Amino acid sequence: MKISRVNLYHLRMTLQTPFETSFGRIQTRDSILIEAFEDGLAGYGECVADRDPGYSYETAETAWHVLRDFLVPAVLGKDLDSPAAMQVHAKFVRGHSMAKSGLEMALWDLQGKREGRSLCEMLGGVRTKVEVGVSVGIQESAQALVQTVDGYLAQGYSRIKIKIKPGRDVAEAQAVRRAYPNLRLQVDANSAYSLETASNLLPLDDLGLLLIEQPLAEDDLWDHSRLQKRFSTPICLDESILSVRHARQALEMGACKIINIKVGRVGGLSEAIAIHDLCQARGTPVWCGGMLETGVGRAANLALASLPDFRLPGDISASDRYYADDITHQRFTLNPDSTIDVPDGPGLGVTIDSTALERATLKSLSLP
Ligand code: OSB
Ligand code: MG
Repeated sequence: MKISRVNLYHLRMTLQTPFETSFGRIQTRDSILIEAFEDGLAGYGECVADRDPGYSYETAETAWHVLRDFLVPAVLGKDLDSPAAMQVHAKFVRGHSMAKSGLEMALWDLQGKREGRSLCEMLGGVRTKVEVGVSVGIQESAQALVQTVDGYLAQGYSRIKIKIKPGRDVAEAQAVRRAYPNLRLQVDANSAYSLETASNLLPLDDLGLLLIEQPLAEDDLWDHSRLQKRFSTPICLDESILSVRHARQALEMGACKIINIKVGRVGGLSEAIAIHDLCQARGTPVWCGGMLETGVGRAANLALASLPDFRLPGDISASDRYYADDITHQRFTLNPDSTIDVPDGPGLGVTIDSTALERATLKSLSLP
C-alpha cells in the first residue's frame, strides 16, 4: 500500500462519569484520530495518549508533534508491504508507542477495507464474541464502590476490576468481596506502591482475586519479581510491558504470571500480536486492557481479544459505559453473557459519524 494523505484530529470527549485512578481523576478524554488515505479509500486509527502524562509520558500534544513531524512524513508515499512494515520506517523514533500504534491501526483498517477482510480475520482471531468486564474508578467510599459495582452487575458484567491506591485498597476490595463472594474480581494499582508499601496489600491474597495489576513502578520488573514471590495471587503487568522483549524478560524473571496487552502501550497491533504469541507459547494467559477508547479503538480491541490466548475478560466495556456521543455510527453493546460481539465488517468494521467527529474535534491537520 501507498499512503497519499493523512488527516489528524485532536479529540476531547466527555465521559459518562468521571474516572479516577491512582494518578488522577478525569472528566474528559483526549485522543487523536488518524485518517490515512490510499486512492480515495480511508483507514482509521486511534492514538490513546490523553491530555496529561499520568499513565504514560505520552500526551495528545506529544503524539501530535511526533505524528506530524516524524511518523507521518516517514510513511507518506512509501511502498508498504503490510501495515506492520510501517514500523520499519518509524524505527528512527525512539518510544512514542501510542503515536506509532495509532498510525499502524489506520493502515490495518485500510488494508482490511481494500481486501474486504475484517481485522479479526487478518489477525487470526478465533472467536465471534469476547468476554468483557468493567474497570471501576476510585469512588467516594467503600460503600459507594459497592453500589457502583452493583449497578454494573445489574447491567450484566460478570467481571469487575477496581482501581486502588494507598489508603484506598484493602478495605475497598474486602467490601466488594463481602458483598459478592463469587464475583470474578481484580484490582489495578497503576504503579502506586513501592516494594515496602506493597506489604499493606498482603490481605488481598485472601480474597481470591483473579490478579493484582501493576502494583509497582512501570520501570521496575525486578521488584515485581520479588513481590510476586510474596503473593499467591498472580501479579499482572500493564505499564511495565512496552514490547515483546519486556514480556519475555518479565516472564523469565517471574515478575508476573499474567500480561495485560494494550495496543497503544506496546506500539501497535503487530507488537501486540508478538506478545500474544510469546505468551501463548509459554502458557501465560493474556487479556486486553482498555484506554477508554472511542468506537475506533474499541473495535480494534475486540478484534485483538478474539485471539486464542486472550483467556481472561478484557477491559472492553460497552460504548455507553464511556461516551454518550461516540464518533462511530456503531455502538458496542453487552450481551447477556457478559460478552461483546467482535465486529465482522471490513477492517475495523466501523464508520465515522462526521457530525460527532466535528463536535469532538479541538483541531485538525491535513498532511502533506
Ligand atoms: O490502567 O488499565 C488501566 C484507563 C486509562 C488508563 C489506564 C487504565 C485505564 C482503565 C480503563 O483501567 C479501562 C477501560 O478502557 O475501560
Ligand atoms: Mg492498568
